[in-house]
Amino acid sequence: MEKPLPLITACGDGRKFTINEEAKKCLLSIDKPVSVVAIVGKCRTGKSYLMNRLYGKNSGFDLGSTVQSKTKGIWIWARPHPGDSNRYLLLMDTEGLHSVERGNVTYDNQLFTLAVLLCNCFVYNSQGTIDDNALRNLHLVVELTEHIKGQAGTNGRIEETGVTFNTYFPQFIWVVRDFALQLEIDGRACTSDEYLEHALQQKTGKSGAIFDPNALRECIRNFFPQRKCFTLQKPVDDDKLLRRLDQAKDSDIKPEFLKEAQRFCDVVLDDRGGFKVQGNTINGRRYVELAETYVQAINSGAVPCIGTAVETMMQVECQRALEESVKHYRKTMENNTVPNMPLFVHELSSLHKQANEETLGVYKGIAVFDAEGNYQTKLEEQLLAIYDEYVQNNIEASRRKCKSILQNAYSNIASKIQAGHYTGAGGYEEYQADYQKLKEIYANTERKGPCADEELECFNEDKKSEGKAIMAVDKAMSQKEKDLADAREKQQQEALRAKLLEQQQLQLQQELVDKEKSNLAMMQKVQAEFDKKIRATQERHEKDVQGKEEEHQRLLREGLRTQAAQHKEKLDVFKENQRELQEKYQLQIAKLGQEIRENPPKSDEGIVEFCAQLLGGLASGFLEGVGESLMKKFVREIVANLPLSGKGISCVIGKVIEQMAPQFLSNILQPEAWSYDLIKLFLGQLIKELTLGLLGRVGESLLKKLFGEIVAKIPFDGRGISCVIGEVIEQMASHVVFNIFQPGEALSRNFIKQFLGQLIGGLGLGILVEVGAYLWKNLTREIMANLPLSGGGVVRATGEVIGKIAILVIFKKFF
Ligand SMILES: Nc1nc2c(ncn2[C@@H]2O[C@H](COP(=O)(O)OP(=O)(O)O)[C@@H](O)[C@H]2O)c(=O)[nH]1
Ligand SMILES: [Mg+2]
Repeated sequence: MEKPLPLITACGDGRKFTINEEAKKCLLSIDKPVSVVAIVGKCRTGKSYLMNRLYGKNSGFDLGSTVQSKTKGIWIWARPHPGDSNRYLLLMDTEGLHSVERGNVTYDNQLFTLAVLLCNCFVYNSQGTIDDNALRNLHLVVELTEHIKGQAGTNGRIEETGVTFNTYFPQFIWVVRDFALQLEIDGRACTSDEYLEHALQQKTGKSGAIFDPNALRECIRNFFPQRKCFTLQKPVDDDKLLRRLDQAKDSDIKPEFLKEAQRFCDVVLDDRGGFKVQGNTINGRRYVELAETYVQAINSGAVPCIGTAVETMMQVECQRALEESVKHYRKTMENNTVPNMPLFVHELSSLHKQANEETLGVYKGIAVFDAEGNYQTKLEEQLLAIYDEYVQNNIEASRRKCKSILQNAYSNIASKIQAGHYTGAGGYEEYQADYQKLKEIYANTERKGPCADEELECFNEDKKSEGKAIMAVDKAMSQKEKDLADAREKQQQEALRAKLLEQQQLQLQQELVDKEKSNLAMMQKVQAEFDKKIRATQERHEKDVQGKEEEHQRLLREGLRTQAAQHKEKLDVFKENQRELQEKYQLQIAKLGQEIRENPPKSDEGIVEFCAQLLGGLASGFLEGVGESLMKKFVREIVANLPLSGKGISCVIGKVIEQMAPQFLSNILQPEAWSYDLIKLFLGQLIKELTLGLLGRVGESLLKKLFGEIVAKIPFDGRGISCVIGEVIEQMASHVVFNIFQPGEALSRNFIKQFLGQLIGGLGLGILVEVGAYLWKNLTREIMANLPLSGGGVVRATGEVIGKIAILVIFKKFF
């Protein structure tokens, strides 16, 4: 900045402040840490002149040679720090404060507050000596408590003493101008700092009604634990020159003044840390963010809260760091992957890993305020989501490439078919030889990406009938030879399919590894879910007790003594039971918490979230009788086997529930007492916790079916129930599919996509996030590969995949 600029000015009737755009623009461009010195004091006491000296200049801030104040509002002058080239020095000159008696007190207060909040070195400038009068003019310090809050939510402002603030507050320097006395206390020479300390000690004696100097002394000491004092003589004796000091040469000025002024400059410039918030340096941009938050608070009539302003600034900074890091990741991935697509899964994964690590490094370098790592977690989530885009793009690229290789290689066969080439005897053999050549060309073409085998399989499938037709007309072949050829082809196809399945499994594993997340964040999630459920249970119990107690009171009021006594007896038993149950839960939860802490889940948020939900459900009373041992088993199995795929989790749940079910039945429900109500209760709980999420849309009819099946077949063991549920869901799934599509209808890609999204949302995501993703992948692969499909085609593909994966995986496999 060549010259000082107004930073904060009053507008309108002087009640609102604005930040000046030009100054803001200058500050925004400063990305080095800043030191900020603010000066405050009465009008025409040489403040501007002293500030200019900090830059070693005579002019800069305008000096007022008339009584009228030259400086309005708060001015700022930013230049490279004279003592440290890695920093900027921001000088803040304020409009002169008015005396206590005159002037707009609120306006003064607000300027004073802004100055204190926006600097790391606060200079108070006064003339003469430090006496009660000088102190009186610093009365605004007392009012700081009225004008600033330390922490949001502290409503009793009076309770916040200076001690709360002083971590945020600047160093305090008192400069006494035109000091004409000897520096001494009780006749003994002293330093200017001792002089200040002496003046700030409690004095016995008068204490005015409006002004209590002792209270002010205490305030200053509390607010500003770091204090210094400088006493400056009159710079020149000549009054005319005094008025035109900006034109005076140093040789005109008294050496005593120059010496002390130099000492002042040295101390102020040697502030090492500069302006810091929570131990972090503040650059021009962050400074503007803070200033804006404070000005906004003051304008809205609110008491500016330092905690909130700092928090706001930190969040803005974290968000910025997050966005920059995301940009960095995108750019890196764009450069490293797109030109070389299709890539193999492991190549893409390692490029992601590299870019991910690099990006986190970048983030850590710029996100200095993300102490709790919240934004880092967000960043990691976003990076994974973007990575997923690249995975999808890569798959598309691979598909395109494979398809075109196959089409090109096939053109030879196509033209031969066109020419009726394979129709004679031995035609099938020749066709096979040509097809084999096609396969070789395909195999020898490199870098086909992740869809190579899948595309080949599809292609083979597509040409199956063609081969069969050629074989059928080949008179040279015996039936036996034909059967053999058929079997051979089937075998090949099976082998390819097996390989494909294995690859998919590998890919899934790779994705799980890619998704590895920080333990801490997941632990917190699990814990939070526990806490929420436990609180809800407690509240429910308390409400129950309260209702029963009210009933007891009512009976008493109505004079029904016997009933009241009976009711009371029941109530006591109920309370005792509740208490015991709660204790038991609390104990379980504590143990569980410890178990998980000792064996923290290692990967995949979806799994952990699901566990947390299920465990939370269990903890809050689901399957009360077997809750404890079920939870233990569950946690042990899952934690021990992490990282698990969605499928793995399904298996674990299935196993545990299967084992627990008989125990559940014998513990809770006597088999002979399997009344409709009890089954309903059990199913109700089970379905509520486990199933309704799975099929939200068909929930009602599903329940009906379930009841029908189960009631018809009572008594069941737990396993039987599981089977029934699985079966019914399977029926419902195909029912949904068939209801939606009319076979034969041609469907757009978007429509199919939308349908699949909904279906998966309803079917998979509610219960097992991971199975959902797995299911989704297979479905989309199957359907997209065959596009455009008719409604009937979609039904077939969906039905097949759901049959194969969802139902199988979720239910049949483990029950
Ligand atoms: N008596 C006295 N006058 C000074 C001193 N420093 C500057 N001045 C003069 O006082 C007038 C006001 O100075 P200025 O720095 O604008 O005061 P401000 O209003 O507090 O910023 C100018 O004419 C200066 O030349 C000082 O230490 N003592
Ligand atoms: Mg001035």
